[in-house]
Amino acid sequence: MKHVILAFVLLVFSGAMARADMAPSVMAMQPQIKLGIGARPAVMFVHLHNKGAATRLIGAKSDAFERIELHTHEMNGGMMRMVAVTDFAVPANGMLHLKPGGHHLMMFGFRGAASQAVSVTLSFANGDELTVEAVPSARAKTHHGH
Ligand SMILES: [Cu+2]
Repeated sequence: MKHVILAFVLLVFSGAMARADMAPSVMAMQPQIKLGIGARPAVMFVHLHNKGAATRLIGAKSDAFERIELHTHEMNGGMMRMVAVTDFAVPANGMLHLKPGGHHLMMFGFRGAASQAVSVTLSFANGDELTVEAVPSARAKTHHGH
């Protein structure tokens, strides 16, 4: 009987290890979604903490938005402008900051309800997916370029 119990404990333990290996290595902190004024797109900021190998953020989707683009800011003739990019680098054991004036997610076609949490699923080049929840809030200031 002792052997049976030990085998069971080992099975449960190895199962837990396998699940831990499959968990995304990226953690999201302080997610914020700010809705645009009128028909303007919403914007999402979040700090991503990567505890694993370097990867890239390659996309985002949400049932609450028609489409989500990855945007960054660049100087163009002395003007700060937004440009869409295909991915953002996520450094190994480091952070990717999506923040005002820098990299961000631009979210078009909001179809959720204000003040109700929405889920946004981030996709990474290594196959990981990370779902982040945030309650959209009204935009405090205008966003350059829109
Ligand atoms: Cu933008």
